[in-house]
Amino acid sequence: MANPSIIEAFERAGQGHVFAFYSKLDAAAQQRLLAEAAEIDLAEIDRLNRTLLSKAAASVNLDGLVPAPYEKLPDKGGNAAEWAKAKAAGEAALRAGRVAAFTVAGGQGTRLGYDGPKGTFPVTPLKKKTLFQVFAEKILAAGRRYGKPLHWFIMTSHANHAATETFFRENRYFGMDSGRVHFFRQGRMPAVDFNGKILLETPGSIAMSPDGHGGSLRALSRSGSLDLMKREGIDTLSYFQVDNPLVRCIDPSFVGYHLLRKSEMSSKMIPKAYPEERVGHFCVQNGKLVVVEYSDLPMELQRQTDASGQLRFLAGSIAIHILDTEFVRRMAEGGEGVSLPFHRADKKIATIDASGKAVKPEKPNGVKFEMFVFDALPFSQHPLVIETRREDDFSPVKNAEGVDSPKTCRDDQLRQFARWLKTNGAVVQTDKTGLPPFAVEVSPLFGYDEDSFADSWAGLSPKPRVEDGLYLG
Ligand code: UD2
Repeated sequence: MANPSIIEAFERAGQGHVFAFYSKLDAAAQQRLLAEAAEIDLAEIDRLNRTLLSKAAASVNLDGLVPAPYEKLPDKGGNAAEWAKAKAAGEAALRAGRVAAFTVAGGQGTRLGYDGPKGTFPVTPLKKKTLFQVFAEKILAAGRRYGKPLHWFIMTSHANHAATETFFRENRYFGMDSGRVHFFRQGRMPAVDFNGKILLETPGSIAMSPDGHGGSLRALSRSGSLDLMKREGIDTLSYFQVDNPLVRCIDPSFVGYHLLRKSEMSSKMIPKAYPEERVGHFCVQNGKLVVVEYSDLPMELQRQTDASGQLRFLAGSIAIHILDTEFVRRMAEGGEGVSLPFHRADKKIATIDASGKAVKPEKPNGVKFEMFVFDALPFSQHPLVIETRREDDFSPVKNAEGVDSPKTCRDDQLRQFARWLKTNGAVVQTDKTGLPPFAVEVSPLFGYDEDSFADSWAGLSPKPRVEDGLYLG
């Protein structure tokens, strides 16, 4: 049975072509198309078409942009006593069960060319553990360390939700209590052509894609996750991306800084390695903390240096945040002037022509709309940026080869394991970059950061010889 009100609403909005083939579809396909159409907020699309499709809106406002301040690490000029206080406060929050882990895993992972949810990609040097297993073991180990098992929220997409859930079930949640691992789907947005017309992917389906990691704020609310957190006494979310196995999923100093400063959203920065590095930039504009994406900050500013020769826009965003759950709720509810902006990305979008025949474009033929989570920073009270060491927190797998690839990530894990071993008195042969000539692996269940590793290592007797194939599990 047709739903005339949806079809009429699309016609009124100038999007009636979405139903051009409707009468030729069977009843089930008609229902599927109507259900997809019902996901779309036509007023939102109209607003985006008017604001983002015009040329003027495509450029980013850089007025008054200055580099953002951040809390330096103690050995880089920061205040050691403050860091110690923050760590103690974070540990107390962890012991009180106030913290949960949150992974955004809804991306399409097209650059890596891997078919399947990105979290199922194997990354560790010896055991070939997947990204999801590495995170699960870190979260499990942190829960043991602080005497409070942690909850883990994972945002998936329509495309990878079922496969993600199945993967966890088949792997028995990697030792975590299944009742503490929560999956929810992010929202979707339709793609439009350059005239703002919603694109069909087939005669019976709309070209829909994930609404960006910023969609996580709405999805956390819509899925009931925020209510669950409230019932469990969780008010602090440790946010990280699915592509970065080095991340300290649970970092007491970061949690503590966030809480002591009464911040609603906090972020980690690393000094950019080189001007062209593809990370966002922490900046201040009109008194607000903002992140300007690498694609939006002119190269001339990215290359600018200060009097000491250091990059002026040094603070790189590596997409590690802490969010206050009530802040997430406020952002999700929206209201006057409180909502994440959408960004436009021009893409090649598989679609159909007027006769319903498939079209595979060779150049961008339309626009996808995405929200970015860091755009919540200017809405937050007392936002805070702290410094971290790249080698402790960041080595993403993004590309099949070259920078940020499985190879660079494997090497960075090996350097980390070798560093922890050396710091604790083991003899490890390495090259100038700290890379050992063989493969060893430390399970997160043995050590997931410097402290937990040092404790486990101290308890080992006799100490194993560090040689090819050593696995500390
Ligand atoms: C992101 C940041 C960049 C830097 C870098 C660090 C943006 C726009 N840029 O770049 O500043 O911090 O990461 O690695 O964020 N995701 C979803 N749903 C979506 C889209 C993405 O869950 O609809 C997830 C995705 O699964 C991944 C993460 O968000 O975990 C990053 O996505 P990306 O690969 O698009 O971001 P990237 O590398 O361009």
